[in-house]
Amino acid sequence: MTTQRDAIVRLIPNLDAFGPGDLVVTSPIDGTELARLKPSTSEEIDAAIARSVEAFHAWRDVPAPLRGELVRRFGEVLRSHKEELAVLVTLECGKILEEGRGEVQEMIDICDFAVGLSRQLYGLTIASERPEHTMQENWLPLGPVGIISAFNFPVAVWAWNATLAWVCGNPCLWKPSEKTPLTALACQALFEKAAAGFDDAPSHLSQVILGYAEQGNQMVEDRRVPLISATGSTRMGRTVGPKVAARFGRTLLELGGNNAIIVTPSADLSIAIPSILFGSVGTAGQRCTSTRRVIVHRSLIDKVFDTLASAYGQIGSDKVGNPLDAGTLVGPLIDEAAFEGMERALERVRGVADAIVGGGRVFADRFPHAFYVHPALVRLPHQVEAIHEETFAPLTYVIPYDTLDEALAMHNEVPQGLSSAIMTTDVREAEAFKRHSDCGIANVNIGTSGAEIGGAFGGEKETGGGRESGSDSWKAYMRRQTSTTYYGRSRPALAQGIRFDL
Ligand code: UN1
Repeated sequence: MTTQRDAIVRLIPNLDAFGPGDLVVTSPIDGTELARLKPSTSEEIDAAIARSVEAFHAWRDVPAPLRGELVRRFGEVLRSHKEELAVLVTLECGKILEEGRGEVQEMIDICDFAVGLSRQLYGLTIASERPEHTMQENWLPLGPVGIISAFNFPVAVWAWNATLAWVCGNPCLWKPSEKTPLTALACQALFEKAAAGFDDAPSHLSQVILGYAEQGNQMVEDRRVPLISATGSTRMGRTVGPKVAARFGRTLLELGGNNAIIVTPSADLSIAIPSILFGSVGTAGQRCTSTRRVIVHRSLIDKVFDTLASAYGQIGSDKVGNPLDAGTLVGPLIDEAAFEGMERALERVRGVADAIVGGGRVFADRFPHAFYVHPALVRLPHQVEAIHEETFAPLTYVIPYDTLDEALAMHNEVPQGLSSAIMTTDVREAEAFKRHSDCGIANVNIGTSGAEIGGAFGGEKETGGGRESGSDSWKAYMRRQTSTTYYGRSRPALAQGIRFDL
């Protein structure tokens, strides 16, 4: 407990200022209490939004490359605190330390990306149909960006949003998951360290709002926040999306996934099996990109299932455990509700399954308030409706197919559309898959999880349609302006050749 407290206070020296309150933060590792924080009051949220608007008025006029300089400094601070922040990520959300480090690296990577971007917020020059006219497209800062993030990537997903928002000229307001507020306060403190002494930065470019859906909702309903970027469940998105739309605000939604890997007869199994394992059991199945379904050609299904089953046997016996220990590959689930969700999902397919490997709670005696499970693998004779729902746990279904068309139909049948993959050495199959997968991410001989920050991240259908992180996702954080200038001396011509002689 003391070491945990030390790890927290080292990153959040003013921790006591945020409590005591009834937002109890516990570690999924063993259920110990890490802190008691105060949820933000309605007045505090209102004042934070007002400060954000004020910060916006100063920040939008700072040249973008200078805004990038602040993000560069933040990246440096993250580099020098990488290990401490990774440990806190592990303590608070339970992912293994190696993945905690990976998550902080993802923050550093997006900082680098955003710094380069700060000199590349390019608009267009457009040919005008009229003489002595120029037309251009300008990208301008938008205003305060409200970020709602989930427990499973408690820091990286915020960084994707915040770093891009900052270089685009916007301040941020962050409502982290009520399960992981400490990592948010730690990032806030690290950001303040980066901003200290950077005279061009106004105060309050980054603020944290603590609490639950209710606190997030105040930000969602406030028209002073033109963009709400929300990551989490489809259920959450269904509430947030229409509320923001009703006030004509913008949303960037990154919601549930139900990601599948198709294994074709030409697949190289030495590539396919490790990808399936990392996607299925990595992060204890708690990534929005985790592999939920493996759709295998009937000629290979026995071999694939048996190979996976024996790997699951080994994982279940000695790779589940304390995520701070070096040998552990699978840490705990976030809480009891996640465990119950996994149990319910298993129950739903028990009658129809051909075989079930793993599943069930472990270490319940040692850790009565923590929820460790054996990852579960379920072999089904065909895809069933029950698996259309996302279960945020290490639970993967293996399903046979006969033709690629059938595999693709099964693949696209679910309501979510985030990530997908095919394992094949046949270029025709690979190209057909890329054309027909209805997901925002379609990989070949790479699993569904673990995307790099350079690409646009997000998906279609109930995943919400948003794109964050790389490519031109920055455009979501700016407003587009078309500007036509006439530089002649006589009366300017009207567009479409209209004559209007007075
Ligand atoms: C998430 O689970 O919300 O592609 C984000 C990945 C990570 C991001 C996951 N880079 O798995």
